[in-house]
Amino acid sequence: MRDTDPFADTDDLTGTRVVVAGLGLSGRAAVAALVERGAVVATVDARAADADAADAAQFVSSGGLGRTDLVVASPGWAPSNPLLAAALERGVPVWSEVELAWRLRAQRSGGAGPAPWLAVTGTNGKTTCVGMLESILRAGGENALAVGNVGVPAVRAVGDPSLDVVAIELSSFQLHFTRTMSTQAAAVLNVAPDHLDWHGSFEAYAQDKGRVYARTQVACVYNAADPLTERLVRDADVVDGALAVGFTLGAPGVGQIGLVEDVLVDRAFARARHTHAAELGTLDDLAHLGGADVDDPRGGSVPSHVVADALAAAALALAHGVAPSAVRAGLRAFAPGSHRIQTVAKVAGVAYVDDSKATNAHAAAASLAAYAPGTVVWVAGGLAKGTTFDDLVRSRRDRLRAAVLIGVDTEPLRGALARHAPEVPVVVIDPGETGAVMSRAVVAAHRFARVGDTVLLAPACASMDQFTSYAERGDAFAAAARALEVHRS
Ligand code: UMA
Repeated sequence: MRDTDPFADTDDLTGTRVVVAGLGLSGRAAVAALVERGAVVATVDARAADADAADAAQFVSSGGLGRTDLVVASPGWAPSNPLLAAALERGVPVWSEVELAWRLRAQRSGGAGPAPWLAVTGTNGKTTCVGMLESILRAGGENALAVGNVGVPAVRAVGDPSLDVVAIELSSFQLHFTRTMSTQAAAVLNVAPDHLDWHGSFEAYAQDKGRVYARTQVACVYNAADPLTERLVRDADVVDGALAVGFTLGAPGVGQIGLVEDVLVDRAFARARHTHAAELGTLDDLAHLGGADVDDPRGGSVPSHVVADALAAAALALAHGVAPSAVRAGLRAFAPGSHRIQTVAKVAGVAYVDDSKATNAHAAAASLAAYAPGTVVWVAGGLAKGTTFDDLVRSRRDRLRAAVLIGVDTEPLRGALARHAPEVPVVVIDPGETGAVMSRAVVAAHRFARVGDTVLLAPACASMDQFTSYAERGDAFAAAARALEVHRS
């Protein structure tokens, strides 16, 4: 290892020896940024053919870590991985790609320093929230970019000196190895059990979410309906003077942003907040997010979690200093991504809705809640990630007409349905049918559905056991539903 601090000058990393763990999106972006600055990089990836090594344990045992100054870990690498565990034991710093990005931020012109960061984490809603935030910032005249877990590696974006502000979505994985980030404002939208296999426990997962608040400069945004998020703010060591700002679906108190009837209002940043609530927009500004089309069986109302995401995005943007009028304009302009409560087909009076992005129990519960009792044929299952589904099934069984289970391990969901919803018919698709799993699931679901019902793909699980991503899973669902349409016409 080098004798002097190898990171004192991150513009010049000549000779610094770095191991990049993982050659996916973040790893490849990290390699490019490091090599550009003169670092000597070795890569380890179990699957990528162009990695220098494939087996992490063997890499360590053959001395691969010997003269390493730094390890940059991809989000998918759990701390228990032999390479990361060995590095930590030997005192070699392990950074997330986000920590690397924070250290490599470009200076803006005119001596303005690096662009500030506004960060969003939470179990659910963070991609929607960060997209809304980007849209509001742009409506406020800022050159803003949404990066991070949303799909653009932070380290790739931060080299752009023309950016005014960075809107960053952070997963718990990315936060785990992030140590010096100091955002202008940060939000934890909600915390529900997820990724327990990676973190080891719910408390460890929540602690990693809470890291987003450390060193926050202007505002820590929390969910007034989720006391854990407020506790994480209280526990955080922030910059003196940083505010705690709550968002609520009810009427906000001073220091909060919320809803008065159908009006989104600010009582946290407005000068007259002690006596007045300042209007930011209305639910009409979110009407285009209420469902995919005018035939939406839920009547086109805006789901409450979408309103919550909008309030959090507004709080972050106001903390950055955009004009309140930008909130309305930005929310109106925001277009959601695919696979989030998207109606993909209508067949014989039955709507097929793709919410493949619902990759955990909390998201699936929010999705199911949007429908009338007894009207949903639920397509669910996949990688359970150590979570259980008892609460989900107990709280949403009234919505179900039937359930169709996919995935390699159907037992956790099947067991929860048997315990809490024994009256709901369940079909299990043979896991051996990988290629045709979704078309079989859709055909099975269609047999149960009646006119006015919804066949809802809200899996409550990750997709990687049978698909490459939640997007591929959603596309397969849409294709199968449309094939049904063609077949019947
Ligand atoms: N790998 C190993 N050994 C391991 C684990 C992974 O060799 O033990 C290798 C894989 O072969 C692969 C690479 O490491 O080549 C994978 O890296 P990765 O899984 O960390 O994924 P990236 O391609 O770098 O993408 C990551 C995020 N992925 C995860 O967190 C799993 C992307 O979020 C993110 O968009 C991207 O960085 C850019 O920031 C995806 C995601 O699923 C959407 N996120 C989770 C979620 O939203 O629930 C957290």
